[in-house]
Amino acid sequence: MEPAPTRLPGPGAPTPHTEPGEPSEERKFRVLVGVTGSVAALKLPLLVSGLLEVPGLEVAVVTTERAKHFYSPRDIAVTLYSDADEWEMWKQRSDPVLHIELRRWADLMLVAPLDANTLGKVASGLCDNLLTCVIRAWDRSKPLLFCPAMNTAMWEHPITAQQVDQLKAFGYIEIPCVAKKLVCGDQGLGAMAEVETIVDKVREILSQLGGSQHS
Ligand code: PCO
Repeated sequence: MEPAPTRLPGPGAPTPHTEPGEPSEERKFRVLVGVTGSVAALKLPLLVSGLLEVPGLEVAVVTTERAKHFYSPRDIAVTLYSDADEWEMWKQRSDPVLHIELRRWADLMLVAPLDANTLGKVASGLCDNLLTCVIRAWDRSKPLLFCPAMNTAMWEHPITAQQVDQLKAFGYIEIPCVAKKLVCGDQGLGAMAEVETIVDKVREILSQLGGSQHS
């Protein structure tokens, strides 16, 4: 595992102090949540608090600009990164590049919800914002989970299955969408999996990887 960058996830946060020879505090398993502009981003506060209830997890969020429409940052108890942070952090050659720092920092990435637009970008390798840059640079030896969420007509378009299959071919894990009455009134597949299902899947992966034994 690569060393932890000292400034992440809270810019300027102090690193825990340990005396030489003293065992360092066991480090937590780091989950980076990516959130995109589907109405299911309404559930971000619930998702973050669900993840924080899992013992041994540390959580940070990367948001797209469109996703910001659906939640209030005041309801998110963890560090939230967006595109402006990438550009504010980098001023000169020696400065950290945020999307690379984040892909190093995270042990697992969870994209929830993954909207139709970002699904298309990720399937074809486009990276025009902080979130898609983290995914484009993702270390595929670490798990990446994605939770599609979109209107039923979009979900049923044949391009969607092709793109989901492409992500699975990269080794990413789909947490399938479910059928319900969507916010736009349509009834059918396309709703993001329940938060409980998503948190359970993270727990399952965590236990497969041997708990929070990350140092
Ligand atoms: C509707 N689009 C959507 C996107 C997916 N919807 C969902 C659920 C939420 C409520 O349970 C919003 C999480 O319906 O994931 O609704 C029209 S374009």
